[in-house]
Amino acid sequence: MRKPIIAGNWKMFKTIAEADSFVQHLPVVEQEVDVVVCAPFTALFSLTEPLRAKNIALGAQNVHWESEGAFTGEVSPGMLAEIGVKYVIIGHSERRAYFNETDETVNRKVRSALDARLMPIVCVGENLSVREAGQTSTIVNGQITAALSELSAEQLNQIVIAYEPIWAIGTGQTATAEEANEVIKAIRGCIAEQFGSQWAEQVRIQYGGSVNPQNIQGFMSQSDIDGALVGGASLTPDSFIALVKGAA
Ligand code: G2H
Repeated sequence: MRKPIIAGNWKMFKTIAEADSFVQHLPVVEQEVDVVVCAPFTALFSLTEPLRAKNIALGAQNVHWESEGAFTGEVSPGMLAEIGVKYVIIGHSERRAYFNETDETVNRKVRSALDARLMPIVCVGENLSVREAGQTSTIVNGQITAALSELSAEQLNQIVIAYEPIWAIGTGQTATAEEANEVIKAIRGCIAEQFGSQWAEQVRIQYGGSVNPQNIQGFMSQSDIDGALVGGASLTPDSFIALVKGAA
């Protein structure tokens, strides 16, 4: 039985004061859903204790693959772990599109995050032309194979996958729950081929892309969707609370 997981991806929103105010408005989260807030780097440290008190895990939105070095502007996995970060989003489509992240850098980040005992939320997804050409699973499964390269089967328990069709991100357009479930099933099949089905069955796979309190239950009712990675609708406490309730 896979435990549902809702992660808010705040992207480049919220000052420290805004982040603190958000958390003050949240109730203590029940045990049946894992809840994560992925905040900007600047707000992470101040959120560690307030989120812990609400039974919510702290997440970052990016990480470098080296443990230290002359990499101006970058933050290492150990630095995140030191301040209480538990999850880190890796390979979000915005990072792939605007910051030149590739399948190779995604894999390096995944492996070094795991070494630091962070849990990667690994993002994959196709653009509209791939979808229209009927190539979704080919492309997405290629991203999965690359991202999980050189991992052991045991490490799959420390990973969350987020399937986010690029054409559905921030557009208000979502894949239907059935469409998303089909792709996510194919991702699970791809993981089963590489690691065995007993391991693939344990991996939690989220859907992401314009998820909101109105549509969350439709996604959660599908056989293979274990939660959501949510951008816009995670930015207000009421909406975020409704998403968590919808996933329970
Ligand atoms: C996809 C998602 C969060 P939104 O980027 O990862 O954002 O829910 O705003 O589409």
